[in-house]
Amino acid sequence: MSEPVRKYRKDYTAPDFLIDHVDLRFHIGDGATVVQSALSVRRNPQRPPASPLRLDGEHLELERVALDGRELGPGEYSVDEQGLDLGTVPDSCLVEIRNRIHPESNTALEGLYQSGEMLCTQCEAEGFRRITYFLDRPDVMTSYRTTIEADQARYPVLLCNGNRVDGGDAGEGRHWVCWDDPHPKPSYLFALVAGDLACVEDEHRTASGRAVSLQLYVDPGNEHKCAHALAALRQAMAWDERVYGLEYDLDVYMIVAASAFNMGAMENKGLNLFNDKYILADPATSTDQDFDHVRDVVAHEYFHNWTGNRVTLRDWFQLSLKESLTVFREQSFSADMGSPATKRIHQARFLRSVQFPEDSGPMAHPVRPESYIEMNNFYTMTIYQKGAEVIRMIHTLLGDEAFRKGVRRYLEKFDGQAVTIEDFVATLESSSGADLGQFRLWYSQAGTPELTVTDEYDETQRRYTLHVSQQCPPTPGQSDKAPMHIPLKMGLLDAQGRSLPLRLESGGEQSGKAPSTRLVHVRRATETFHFVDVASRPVPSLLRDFSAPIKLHYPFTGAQLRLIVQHDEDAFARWEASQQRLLDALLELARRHAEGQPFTLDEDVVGMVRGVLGDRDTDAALLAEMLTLPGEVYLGEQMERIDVDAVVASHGWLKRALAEALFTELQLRYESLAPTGPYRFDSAEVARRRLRNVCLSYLCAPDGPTGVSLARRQFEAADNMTDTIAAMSAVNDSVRGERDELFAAFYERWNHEHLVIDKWLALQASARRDDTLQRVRELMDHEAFDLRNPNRVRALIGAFCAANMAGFHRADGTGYRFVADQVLVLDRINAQVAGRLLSTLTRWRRYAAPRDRLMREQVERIRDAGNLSRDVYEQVTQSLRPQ
Ligand code: B3K
Ligand code: ZN
Repeated sequence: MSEPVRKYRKDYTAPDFLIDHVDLRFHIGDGATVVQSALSVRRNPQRPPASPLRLDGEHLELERVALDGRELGPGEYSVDEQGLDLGTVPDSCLVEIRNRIHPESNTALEGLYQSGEMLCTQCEAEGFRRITYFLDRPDVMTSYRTTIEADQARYPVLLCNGNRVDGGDAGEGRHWVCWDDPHPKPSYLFALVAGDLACVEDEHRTASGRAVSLQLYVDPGNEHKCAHALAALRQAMAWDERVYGLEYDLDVYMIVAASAFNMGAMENKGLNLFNDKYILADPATSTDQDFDHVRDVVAHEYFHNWTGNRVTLRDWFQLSLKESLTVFREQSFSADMGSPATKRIHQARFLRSVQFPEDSGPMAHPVRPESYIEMNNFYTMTIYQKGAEVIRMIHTLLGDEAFRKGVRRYLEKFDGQAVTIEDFVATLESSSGADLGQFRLWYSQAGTPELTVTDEYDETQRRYTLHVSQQCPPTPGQSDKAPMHIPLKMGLLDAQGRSLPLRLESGGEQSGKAPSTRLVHVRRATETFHFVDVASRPVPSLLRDFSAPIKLHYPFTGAQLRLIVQHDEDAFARWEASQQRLLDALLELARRHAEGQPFTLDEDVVGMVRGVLGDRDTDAALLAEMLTLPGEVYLGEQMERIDVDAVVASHGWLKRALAEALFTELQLRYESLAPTGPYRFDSAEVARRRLRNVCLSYLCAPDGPTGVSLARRQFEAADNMTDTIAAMSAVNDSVRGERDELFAAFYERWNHEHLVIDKWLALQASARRDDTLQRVRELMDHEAFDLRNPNRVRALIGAFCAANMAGFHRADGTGYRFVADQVLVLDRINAQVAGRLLSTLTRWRRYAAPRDRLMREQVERIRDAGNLSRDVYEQVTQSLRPQ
C-alpha cells in the first residue's frame, strides 16, 4: 500500500475533463462480473488545454482500453493501484473500457458486492472506482444508460437508476434489462441491483397529478414488513410538495433492502439502497423506535432527491451541504408527524452524547472540514447532526417563510449543478436580506461553544440584567476561536412559574404585547441584555428549544430548576431543567465517590421525580424523557478527565436509590399504564409504552423479586417487540437466573429473524455484569454472529464500545484489548466498519489515569500493526498526534 495522502479543501481545482454520457454494460457471471463502459469524454474548457486524462479505479482487472474506436496497446496507457493514465487525448473523444470485478469476494461492501443472495452497489463516497475506471468525483455529472445481463433464475430482478427502457432474453437461461437515467448525476449516485427479490408496490400521485410508482424490493417472505416504509415514503413525498413545493422527477421510485450494508441507507437517484434495518417494520419484530427510524430514514433519502441529487456537491469537503440540510428537512418532517417536543429532546440528547464527545476529541473537525485522508471517516455526527443544528439556527434567524423561500431559490438557481456550502449560505443571505457574515464561523470553527450566564436584578428600577460570555475550546489545529453568532431563545418566569413579558431595554419595540419567549443574539465575547418592567426577581429559562448546539452554564438552584420543570411553557426547557437537576445530583455523587465519601440521596431530587411521576396533565412522552437519567457518556463529558468508576457508580446508585425511594409511586404508575388493546403505532400509544417502560426499568434497578416478576409478566404478555425488549432491557443487568431464562426464550422464539437477534446481541453486550466481556467473546462464535455483516458487528461489538461504559472501560484494560483485536481483524474485512469501532478508544486523552494509558497502548498497538486501511490509519495517527 502506498503512503496515505491527505487532501485539502484549499487545493480544489475543477476537473480537467468532463464525462457527458456513459454507456455501461454489466455482464454478471459466476464468480466475476465484466463491466464495459463507453465514456463520452470532453475537455473542460475552463482548464489548461494540455492536461492528460487520468481516470480513478481501484481493485479492478483491466482487460481492454480503446480510444475513439481503436484498441490501445500496452505502451499507450498505464495502470497503477489507483487509476488509469491515458496521456494526451483529443478534446472530445470516446473512451471504451472493459474490466472485471469480483463482487462475491468484496467484503468492504463498497462498489459492487454481494449481500445475501443478491448483488448490489454502494458508491458514495468513492466506491464507483471499484466498479470501473471513471472520473469518480461529485463535480463530474454524467447521464447514464446501463444494460445488465445475468442469469434469469438466479437474478430475475435487475435494477438501475432511472427508467427501464428495454429488456429481453439473452439466451442460455440469461436475460437483460436496459435502464436510462435522464438526469445527469455524479458517479456516487449510481446504483445497480441484481437479485431474486419480492416487490411490494404502491403509488403516489403528485400535486401536479402525475402518478409515481413506488416499489419496495425485499427478500421474499418480508413482504408483510413493507407497509410502514411505503406509507412513510408517501407522506414524505406529499410533505415535500406541500412545504417546499418540490415534486419527484421520475416515474418510478425504487427502494431495495439489503442485509449487508455499511450504513443506514443511500439516496442513489431513483433507486435507494437501504440497510434492511431501516425498511422492514412490523409490530411483532420492530420496536416503536424502529418504526420512527424507518420513517425518518425513508424520508431522509427521499429528501436527498433535491437536496443532494438535483443540486449536488462540488467536492467532498462540502458533504454537510447535502447532509445537514437533508437532516434538517427530515427533522422538520418528523416533527410534523407528531410529538415535536420529544423529537427535539431526542436530537439534543443524541447531539450531547455522541457529537459533543467527537467535538472534544482528536477527530474534532468543523462542519466544513479543511482536510481528510479517508472521506469515509467524515460521515460524522458533526457533519450530519451539528450541521443540521447550524441549518436550524439559520432557520431561526431568518424565520420559517424566508428560510423556505431561500431554500427554493437555492434549488432553482443551482439545479443540475455541483456547488458549495458558500453557494448555499450566500443564496439564503441574498434572498432574505439577513447578514450571515459572522454566522459562517459555524462552518469553519470546530468545538462546542460554551455560554456562561450570570444575572442581577434591580428591584427599585425593576430591571433584570443577563451577562452572557462565550468561549469555544481549542480543537486540533485550531487553538484560537473567534466569537460566534449564537441565537439564544429565552424566557423569564416569576416566582409562581408564570411567563413574564420580555421587554428589552434597547429593544425599540415597546409598543404592543411583549412576547414571553424571545431570541437574543450573542455575537461578542461578552454581551449584556437588560430587561425592563420586571416586577420581581425572575428565574431565567435559557436555551429554549435548544436554540443553539452549545453548552450553557448558569448557577441554577434546585428550587429554580424545579420551578422550570413544573411550569415552563417550553417543553424542551422543562425537560432540560429536569436533566440539569439530575445531572447536578449525579455530579455530586461522582464527587463523593472520588473523595471516598458515602452516597446520600438528595430529598430535593426525590421530590422532583415524585412530582413528575405523579403528573397527570403532561404528555406521557415528555414525562418519560424527564424521568430518564442523563446518560453516562454525558455525565462523563462534564468532567475535566472522565472518571469512569465515579460515573458508573453514581449513575447506577442514583437509579437504584430513586427506585427504592419511589417504589410504590413507580408501581402505581406502571400499573395505570397497562395496555387496553392490541398494539397501535400512534403518538399516544408510543408515549404510554415509553413511560410505562421507563417505570419498569426503575422498578428492576434494585434487582429484587418484584421487578423481575413484573418484567417476566410483561415479557409473557407482550404482543409487540417494544414491550418485549423493554422487559429484557429492564432485567439485563440482573444476576438472577430469570434473566438468563428470558434471554434463552427470546432466542428460541426469534432465531430466524436476524434483525431481532441483533437486539438480543446488543442487549447482552451492554449488560452491566462482570461476565459481559466473556459473554461477548462467546457470542462472537455463536451461529447468529457474522463478522462480515456490519449489522451484527455493530449490534455486538459496537454496543459493547458505545453502550457499556463499565464493560468497555474495565479497569484491567481487557475491554480495550478486545476491541483493538477486533479492529485489526475487521480492518482486513471491512475498513469502514473497523474505523467506526475506533472512536471511543482514540479519545483516550479525555480519560483519567490509568485508563488513558491503557487505551493509548491499544491505539499504539493498532498503529504498530502496520498495513492499515486509510480509515484506521487516519484515526490512530490523529489520536496519537500531540495536541
Ligand atoms: N449519503 C449516505 C451516506 C453515505 C456514506 C458513505 N460512507 C446516506 C445518507 O446520508 O443519506
Ligand atoms: Zn443523507
